[in-house]
Amino acid sequence: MTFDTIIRGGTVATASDTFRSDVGISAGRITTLGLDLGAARQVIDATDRLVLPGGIDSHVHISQPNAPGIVMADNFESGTRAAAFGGNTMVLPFCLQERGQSLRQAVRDYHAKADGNCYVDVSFHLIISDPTEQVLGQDLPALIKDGYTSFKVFMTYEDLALSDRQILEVMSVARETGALVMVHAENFDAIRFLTDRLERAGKTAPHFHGTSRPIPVEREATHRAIALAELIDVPVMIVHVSNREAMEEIRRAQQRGLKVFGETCPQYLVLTEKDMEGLNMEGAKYVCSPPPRDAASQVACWEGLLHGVFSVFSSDHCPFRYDESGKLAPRGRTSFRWVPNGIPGIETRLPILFSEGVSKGRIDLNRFVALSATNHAKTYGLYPRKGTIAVGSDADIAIWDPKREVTISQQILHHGADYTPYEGLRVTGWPMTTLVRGEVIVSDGALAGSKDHGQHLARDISSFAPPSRPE
Ligand code: DUC
Ligand code: ZN
Ligand code: ZN
Repeated sequence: MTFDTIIRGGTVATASDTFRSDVGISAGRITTLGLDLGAARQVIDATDRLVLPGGIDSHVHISQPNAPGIVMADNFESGTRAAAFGGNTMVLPFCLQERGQSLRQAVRDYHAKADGNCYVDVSFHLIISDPTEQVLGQDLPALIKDGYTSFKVFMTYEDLALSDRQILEVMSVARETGALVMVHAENFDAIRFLTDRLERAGKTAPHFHGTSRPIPVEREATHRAIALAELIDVPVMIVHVSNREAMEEIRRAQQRGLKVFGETCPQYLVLTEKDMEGLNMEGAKYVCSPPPRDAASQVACWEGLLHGVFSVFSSDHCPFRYDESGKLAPRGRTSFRWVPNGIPGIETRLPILFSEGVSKGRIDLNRFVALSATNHAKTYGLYPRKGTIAVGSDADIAIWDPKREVTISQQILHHGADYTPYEGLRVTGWPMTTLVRGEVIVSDGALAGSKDHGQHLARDISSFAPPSRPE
């Protein structure tokens, strides 16, 4: 038998095992694992390298509409290219329904932007901002059936926040259909109150963004989201958790047997509120929500990753340029209130987790794989097609040099933002080669793939969070 590709001489790791094996690939799938596999049209030498499931980043924002005059820094071409350079083979961007917009139209708009423009595979989560009768009764159930099996709701932001009643209504749709609900948990009224008070006191610099959404704001909303999900008996994913108190809410719910899942992100491991204190508007580069906290919160997030409270580690890539189109938009200069929330991180997520986690001995390689790929696939209905190295799975593979030392800087990255919040961070371990369904997209650090290779995938319902039996 002649393979299309053999990856030879590397160490393969999955979420459970680490072993020496070559990987035989044909027609985009892994067809054989073992040694002495024979001939192939292409052999990739992986001596001294790790052969890992390609990363799945299940929380990214690409080409998402924002306030007038503000443009997201990545479109699907640049965002998925940066993802591939960061060792990812699939991303799950959000498809935002704007208020007043038909949900189906939002999906059509996103496909128009994404289709034919992706280096890696993609699958959209929906964002429900306007749960009309049409959405709840028709469009959302139909889209879930079509494979858009997860959606996010916001408990804050002027144009996005749902009331508790609305959240219960969309959760009921998830209960009926098996979709997974993702929640942005921050208390909107508390943030508005604190923001107004800070502005009245003239405290408008970027670092007051952190003061305007302190830990209790996140903890309370996390508790409430879990309570609402418990009322409906539906699984829920609390996204971008930043601190111990919110993490403890999730842990308590898990210990009570509720299907509550948690996600954290690089910014909560390596940034703090101090980063928002830069001179002039420099702090705006780090403004995201929830905001980075303090060293104790970083320790808590590591504990959550180590003990499984957080099952997924995502970037929350939400890139804006540090110029008038983004972080320095004219209104943003008047108060932190108007600075767009979000930071780039699609390319640096995995090197940061690998270096700070595996290289520094905080987590083992198998947990790294679980947190970076396998659990994302299981959570969002892609497993076992995606997220592992196994016979029959898509040949979505990242080949890492675990000893390579890199200083993260804007110069070496491929995203559309003009800065990285991780400038100067030294990491050990870097993804060198990325294959998506057997095609080499990045080869030893150079672009080798094309932007029409990535496909949009319909997803099953979550295998981590199967729906409860109907009553
Ligand atoms: N929530 C996100 O998920 N991403 C960026 C900004 C936000 O508030
Ligand atoms: Zn959010
Ligand atoms: Zn996000």
